[in-house]
Amino acid sequence: PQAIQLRDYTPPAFLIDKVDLTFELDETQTRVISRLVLHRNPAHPDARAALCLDGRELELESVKLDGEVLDGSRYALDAESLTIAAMPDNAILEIVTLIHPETNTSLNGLYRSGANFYSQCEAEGFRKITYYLDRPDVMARFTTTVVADKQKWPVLLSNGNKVGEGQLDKSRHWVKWVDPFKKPAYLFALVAGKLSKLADKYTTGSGREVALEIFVEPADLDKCDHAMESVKKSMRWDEQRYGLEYDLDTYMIVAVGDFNMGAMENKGLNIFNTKYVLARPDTATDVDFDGIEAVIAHEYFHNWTGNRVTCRDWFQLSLKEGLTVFRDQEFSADMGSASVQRIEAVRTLRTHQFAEDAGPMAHPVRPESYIEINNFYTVTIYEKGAEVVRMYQTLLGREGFRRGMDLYFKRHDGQAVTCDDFRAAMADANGYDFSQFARWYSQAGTPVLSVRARYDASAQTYTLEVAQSCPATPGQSEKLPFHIPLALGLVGPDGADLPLQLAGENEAQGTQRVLSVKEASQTFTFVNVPVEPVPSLLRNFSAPVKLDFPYSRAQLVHLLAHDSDAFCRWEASQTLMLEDLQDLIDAARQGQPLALKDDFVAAMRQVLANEALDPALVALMLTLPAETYLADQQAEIDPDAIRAGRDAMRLGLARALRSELKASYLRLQDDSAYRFEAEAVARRSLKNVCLGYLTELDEPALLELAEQQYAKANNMTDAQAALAGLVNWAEGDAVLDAFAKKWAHEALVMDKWFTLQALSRRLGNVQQIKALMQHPAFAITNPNKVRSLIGAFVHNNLAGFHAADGSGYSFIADTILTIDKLNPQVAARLAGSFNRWKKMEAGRRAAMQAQLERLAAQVGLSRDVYEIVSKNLQ
Ligand code: B3K
Ligand code: ZN
Repeated sequence: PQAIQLRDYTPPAFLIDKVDLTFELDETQTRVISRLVLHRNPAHPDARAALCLDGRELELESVKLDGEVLDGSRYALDAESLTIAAMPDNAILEIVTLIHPETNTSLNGLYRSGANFYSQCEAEGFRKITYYLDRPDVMARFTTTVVADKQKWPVLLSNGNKVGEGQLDKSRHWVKWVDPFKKPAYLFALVAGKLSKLADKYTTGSGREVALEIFVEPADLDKCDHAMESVKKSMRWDEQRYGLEYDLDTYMIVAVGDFNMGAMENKGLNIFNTKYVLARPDTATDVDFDGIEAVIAHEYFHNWTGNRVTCRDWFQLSLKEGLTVFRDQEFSADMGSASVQRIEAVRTLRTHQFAEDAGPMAHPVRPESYIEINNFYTVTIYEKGAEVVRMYQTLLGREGFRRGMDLYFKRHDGQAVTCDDFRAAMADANGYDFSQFARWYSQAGTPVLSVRARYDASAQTYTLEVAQSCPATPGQSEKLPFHIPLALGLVGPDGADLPLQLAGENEAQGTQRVLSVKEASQTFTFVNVPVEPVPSLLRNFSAPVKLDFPYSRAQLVHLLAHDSDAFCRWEASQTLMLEDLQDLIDAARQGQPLALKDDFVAAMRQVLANEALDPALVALMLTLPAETYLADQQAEIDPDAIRAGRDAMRLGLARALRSELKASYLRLQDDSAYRFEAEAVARRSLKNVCLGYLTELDEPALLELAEQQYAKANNMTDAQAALAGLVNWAEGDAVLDAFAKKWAHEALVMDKWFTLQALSRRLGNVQQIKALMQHPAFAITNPNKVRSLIGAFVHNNLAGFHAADGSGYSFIADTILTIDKLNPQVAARLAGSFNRWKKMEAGRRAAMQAQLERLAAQVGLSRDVYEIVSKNLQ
């Protein structure tokens, strides 16, 4: 397979003004009739270029050019395209193709799930529906007519507004949809089937009424209320924060259980994984409720950032994804606790994106090449991309950022544009120089920001020496300095922030500043500093960098107790924790005793005792970093030592804080009906963190607490947390069985059951995973099942997957090969489990390499898996 390069971008030879589609759906084949009105694109360098339409796995029935049937000599056909060399400048092309959604297991293009039809076209699925210019810079007006048997497929949906429907013959009916907005083909959608509908309405700020409709399988209609509330909140928020209103008469969401990712922002007809729609207190956890609110918001926000203004090419993917993640993060911050939301975003970034940036798949926020674009829907494009957008706001302030957004929409509504266009709008609206800032888009890798401080008591100055560097990444050995916003404060001995006055300024300007770090090394001197402060650096995580500052333990304890910035408080606790975890891991490796340090235990005791703190923040402070994150801090990864060190810390804290944990657990009990509200969520999260620690102790009375909680729970958050504590003990077996009996018919709940076992210390091993793959609720064709069992195991159970005998590696290679035949996108995600192989200790490294080489030698590997495997071996 060939790599596609950003530098090869050329505008399309033709543009499509109008598309008329007719679908004749049936069980054994679907006929697609497409009528394209197109014209030559003056921006293309060759005024006589051929028309080359993308198409894959299509059966061509006929092609008509301006009413005349073309015989085979007038066009060329291969596995990926249909080319017509002699084309007039303006033309009407009518193409009829047959497709087979019923056998399409890739869930890309049009496919069947149960008896219903669904589509997924981003990034390049439309070419599996009909021949087309399947690239985002070709934006056209779509009309779609769907014809199908009325009994079997009573609901027929597509983008835009419904303009007609009727009966065709005795059995078949039709529905016609018109989307008045130009759009790229990746936003096309079609759904047909037996679906139930939850309907509501929303009145926009300017007084237009929008029908809101959520379509689900009939049995799930009682799980849509939270999603509907989330839609309305999102619509209101986007009006208030950005002045952006919805633009069609109807906003539809469809939930489907077979789906490759979270959701898809098709114009007017979002298609969602059921995981991000369905929730009832007894079936979904707080994390699920939160995820639904965020993903609903995300897809809704795409209507402006993605659909009205889209990407010129797929290298610009972060233009819409980074920006839309930033918008959904800001929305979630406003809906709940902003600091908790921020800390969670940073955890995700560090655990997953920093790892990606340090591995074989490292790529810039705007990649320069790809083999398979579906492999680039990554944490770098999404989460790091969101951090890049956040940095504009940190540098410009919220109002300046809004001015930039307004200009962006004013300039580019209805266009397909680039990350540079976004940056230019931010710069021009504010008269701000973002030229150096462009390196955030072009350079991969996580920068390291090293800060050293000097206090001069006699001069009353406090000097920060700031240096930045960035490690080499594949294809990029040298990096130039980034423009880094460094938000900071100086915390005095009494815990209060000191006023900040930089040398050269006449007076102090507030107690928190954002410094622009632009050089490889730079010095900042604060004057009139009466006492030596503790620096509170990178407040609210103002840039996606690794901070290196030689804090003493006493300084960390001071920040942990006093910092006015919640993120930095949490960060201080994490830094302390990481230091001690590292010592424990080293001790485990050397076979030495594993003991916790007293000052750390004392600090954690204080955190737990501090009832003035938001319980959600306390819960986060008591939560250990993931095993995989710890692995990424090692020069060479020894999974058993990491497991032993991490477990020792959990057990040590549980022993030392047994009575405080139990008291907090009891204090946080709540028998009232489940509410998804920040305060109740926060209490549950701390209560369940406490329970998690208590169940580390092998004491029947404490395990009984968990059993009681499971038995009494009126919500899935508490039930799942209780079970998570129990699965590490034999006592868990009976509860697991009861859970499976109770929830056998709720696919999403069974996903939790699989994940709990995949992550369990006791059950998370290859033998058990293989056995669970035979369970009747498991299905290798269903991405949610694969992710919740196999994905959880290989990505999140470090010691289980990396068993010393190499069994995890041959198991996952076998599984990748099986799944690759069915669904390459899902297989490629699993192949990412090899990304750390070069950092493993020698024995595991060799075993992983052998499996990678075995995969690389397979004939007929998908592009998706090939790209991950070959980049790992480079
Ligand atoms: N834009 C889609 C993701 C499409 C993934 C294609 N492999 C969902 C989202 O980011 O909102
Ligand atoms: Zn998105």
